[in-house]
Amino acid sequence: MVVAGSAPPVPMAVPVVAVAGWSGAGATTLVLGLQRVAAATVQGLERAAAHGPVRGPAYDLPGDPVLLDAGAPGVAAADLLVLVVSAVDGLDPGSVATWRAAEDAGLPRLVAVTKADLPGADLDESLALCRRLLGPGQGSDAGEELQPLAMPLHGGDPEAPGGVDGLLDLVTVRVLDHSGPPGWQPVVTSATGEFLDAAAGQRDELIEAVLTASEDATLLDAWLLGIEPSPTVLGAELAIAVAGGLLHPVVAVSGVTGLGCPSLLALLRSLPLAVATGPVLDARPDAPLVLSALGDGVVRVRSGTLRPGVLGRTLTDLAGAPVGWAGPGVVVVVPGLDVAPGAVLDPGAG
Ligand SMILES: Nc1nc2c(ncn2[C@@H]2O[C@H](COP(=O)(O)OP(=O)(O)O)[C@@H](O)[C@H]2O)c(=O)[nH]1
Ligand SMILES: [Mg+2]
Repeated sequence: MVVAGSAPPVPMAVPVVAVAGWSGAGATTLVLGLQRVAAATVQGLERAAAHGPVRGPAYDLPGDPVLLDAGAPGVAAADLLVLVVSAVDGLDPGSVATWRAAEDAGLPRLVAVTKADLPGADLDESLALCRRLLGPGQGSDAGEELQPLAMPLHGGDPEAPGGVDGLLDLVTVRVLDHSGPPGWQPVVTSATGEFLDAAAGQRDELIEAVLTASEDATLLDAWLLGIEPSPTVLGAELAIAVAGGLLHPVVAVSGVTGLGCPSLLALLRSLPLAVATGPVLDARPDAPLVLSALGDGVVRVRSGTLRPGVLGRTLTDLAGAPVGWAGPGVVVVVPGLDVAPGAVLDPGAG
């Protein structure tokens, strides 16, 4: 609660997720879809009512990572990359370069295959393409670490042609049915025998990949003896593997129908991302000030402390509320700051 006359609040560093890919692949639509799912909570609605819609390249809701819709330049300021790949258009060299830049920067990464709702979507082909072009270099192991988290369903049938309107979640073993009228929350049921059989091979592959990445070797030993991890254990180990950059999920989504959006948001919320590493250059508050510009006045502090007036202007949070100061990892708005996205500012140096 803000008390009249008290000092403006100081925002905490929160994880920043860059959603980027080929222009037209659906990054903006996906960010809005994720924001829509997040806003469908009491907290999210209160926030939206208090401040109105947020504009700009960055979106946040309390308790969620900040979503950055800032294209390739956003990657340098983020803690995680969601590479957007269209299920009907394939992969372009720019997207591969964005993926490799994030890899070089040590960022955890995942692929969102967008437009999965369109009849032309071929998710098997999209996955194969991602494994070929985004996998870990040459050799027989290439692509093993890109893992789908769900089996796509068409009209409730994994074999039928047409756009995807449901997912069988391989971690929770639940069917998420998005075939109803534009449903942002799917109808959720437990997977039945027939579906389980169809998904068994993919599920085994995912479990093996997750447990191979796990630091707890007893889990893999148990699995090899035929003892399955519970969905809770599997989900927790998956989150650790993704945040550690050992496994890259490939998730089918549609920012238009909401397909996959609740699952992706839940995954992003579960990740133990290390905010103070990666794009944060120096976590000490007295380090020289360095900022990454993200466009529309949005900046992320990468080291040092940004105070109002340093850039000759006020500071606000993404919803427009005044901010006292911002430390490493924090995303804030410097209203009116006209600097190209991707630029690194070091006002502390001079
Ligand atoms: N059917 C469908 N259309 C989509 C989806 N995502 C994006 N589009 C459409 O593709 C076009 C480009 O989307 P946009 O989000 O602006 O792409 P961006 O350039 O990557 O931000 C728009 O016409 C969107 O409506 C999707 O998941 N399903
Ligand atoms: Mg866009």
